[in-house]
Amino acid sequence: MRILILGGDGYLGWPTAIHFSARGDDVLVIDNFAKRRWELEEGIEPLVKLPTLHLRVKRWREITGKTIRMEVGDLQNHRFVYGIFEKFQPDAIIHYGEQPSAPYSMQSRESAVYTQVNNVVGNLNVMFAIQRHCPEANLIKLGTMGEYGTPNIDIEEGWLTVNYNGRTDTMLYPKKPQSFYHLSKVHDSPNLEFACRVWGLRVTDLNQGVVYGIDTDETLLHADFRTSFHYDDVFGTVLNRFMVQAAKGVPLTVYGTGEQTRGFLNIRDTIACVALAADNPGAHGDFRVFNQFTEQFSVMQLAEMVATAGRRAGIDVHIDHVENPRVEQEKHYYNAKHSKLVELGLNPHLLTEQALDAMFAVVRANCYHVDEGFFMPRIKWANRI
Ligand code: USQ
Repeated sequence: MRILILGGDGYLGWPTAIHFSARGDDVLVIDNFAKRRWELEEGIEPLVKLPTLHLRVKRWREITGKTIRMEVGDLQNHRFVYGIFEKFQPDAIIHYGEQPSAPYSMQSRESAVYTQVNNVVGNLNVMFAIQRHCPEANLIKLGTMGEYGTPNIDIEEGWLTVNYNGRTDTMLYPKKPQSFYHLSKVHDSPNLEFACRVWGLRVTDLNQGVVYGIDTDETLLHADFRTSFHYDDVFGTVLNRFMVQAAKGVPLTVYGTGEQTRGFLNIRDTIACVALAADNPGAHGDFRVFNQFTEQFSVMQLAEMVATAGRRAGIDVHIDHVENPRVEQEKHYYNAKHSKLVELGLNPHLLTEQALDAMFAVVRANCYHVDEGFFMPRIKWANRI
């Protein structure tokens, strides 16, 4: 297949690109390196310094003999987007090309507006480019479980059947998101549903949970293929942060009581889910929504698992309850359906002791340049920005 990966320089985009290339697909990655600019703005770096995308693509060719094509450009520029879609004629588009951090979006008016304009406009340009240049293509769009928030009813996969005043209809599931970032993905979803309903596009919205992990089969092939792993308070996701904190022997930063429950998945399963969505496209006009996570944990459960893994490795890990910088429910009902990807054949990598120990060993071996100043949360939801 011709696979177009939007955001191919990122934490998930790069491992996805080398996975599809390794299995023989023709891969083109697009990136505008905005993530590297946001890192510079915030003064943060990933755990391990990343080679440029140019170098990674070159090394990939040298080592595997396979070519990944790359183009540099911004999804907000519709002429750039149209040109790519017209020329490459993708069979599938995997859209990771959005600002992915909730704290980043909550630090100022500028960052909130930027996040929503960047994400919503980029996604609209992708929809218009498909309609105009490759309406047969299968769009796989990364959404987030955070779109739903923590409602006091079961979370369905995208759609809810409602009985009201004696009548019944199936509607997009109501959303109550956690940040301006999560809201940007909420705005994308009805835009995409509209494009399916009115133009007959075919889209799969992957409402992904919190991703953890550092390695995939392909990133392990060479040191230059590792991905962008963050432990800071802006781009680091909770388990990745806890792992680095434990490796440094610093108390784990549980926000509030830690009873907040979320869906989680291993980065290897992100790649597997995206591949399943690419290999099994939906019908034209069909807006499919898959909840993409494999296990539910509370933050406190994760902290305890990491502390125990640290102790197995000989480090005495403590857990701190720091004041919650976010406005979020800590004690809440959470039961999110997630069977559609399993029905397509997903075989999850679960968070076993063995998986925790393997990840901890890699993090520990690479934590010499960690800046402990980025462990405590600095961006507060309730601040007047
Ligand atoms: N948390 C802590 N301590 C920390 C960091 C986080 O207790 O040091 C808590 C947060 O308060 C929150 C939970 O852990 O309740 C998850 O936070 P997170 O930073 O790991 O994840 P989040 O901000 O929700 O965003 C991440 C990704 C985002 C993706 C989302 C999936 O950055 O791109 O959309 O996970 S989900 O959370 O399911 O919406």
